[in-house]
Amino acid sequence: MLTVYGRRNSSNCAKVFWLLEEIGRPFRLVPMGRGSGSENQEELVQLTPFGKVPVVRDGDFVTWESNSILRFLASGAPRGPLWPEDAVGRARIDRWMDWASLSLTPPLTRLRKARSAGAEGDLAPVIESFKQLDGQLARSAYLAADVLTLSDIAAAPAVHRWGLLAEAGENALPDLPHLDAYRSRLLAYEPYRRHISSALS
Ligand SMILES: N[C@@H](CCC(=O)N[C@@H](CS)C(=O)NCC(=O)O)C(=O)O
Repeated sequence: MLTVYGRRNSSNCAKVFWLLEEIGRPFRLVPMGRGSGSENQEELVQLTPFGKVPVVRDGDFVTWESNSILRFLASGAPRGPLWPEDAVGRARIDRWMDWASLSLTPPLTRLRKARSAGAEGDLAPVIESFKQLDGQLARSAYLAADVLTLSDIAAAPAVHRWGLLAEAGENALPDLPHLDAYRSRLLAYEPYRRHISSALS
């Protein structure tokens, strides 16, 4: 059986948990990572060069990097819109997965870290990247298409955390109606609620 090393309150692990539920793949969770109850970082470093979660083991194969794990697991599942067979279909999704990791999430992560250290943090680049997201969501109901794909799962923790900012009454957030509608659409997915919105602060 597939083994996932990680923790439920990690954004990068949460994406993997959502996908596994979406494709109906059973797995065993080995608690690992900060605050998971298992502080055995040495065991983690034997599995991955960077000592970060998530890590998965499928038979003899061990791999890491959450988006790469998403692609690996989806490639082993029956074909569907989530991760289609053809190169063009995959590239349409993959570019948004990269964008979510490289452009959408980092300004938000920097803001969250600054605030947890008591600083104000820089909200402007967060707003900039979420405006770009809103622009894309004016074109399609989900990030890469009119159906749920791997890119929505990859972006979900950041989308949820934008919602937390908005709900906390953050000043100066622009009105992003397409993003609001998208968040409501995601909230209709039980696996999103279970693994993302209820699990991540
Ligand atoms: N780029 C990596 C980042 C992995 C990462 O930073 N994981 C965090 C949790 S979200 C972590 O391992 N933090 C330290 C810990 O939990 O011990 C990925 O997407 O998998």
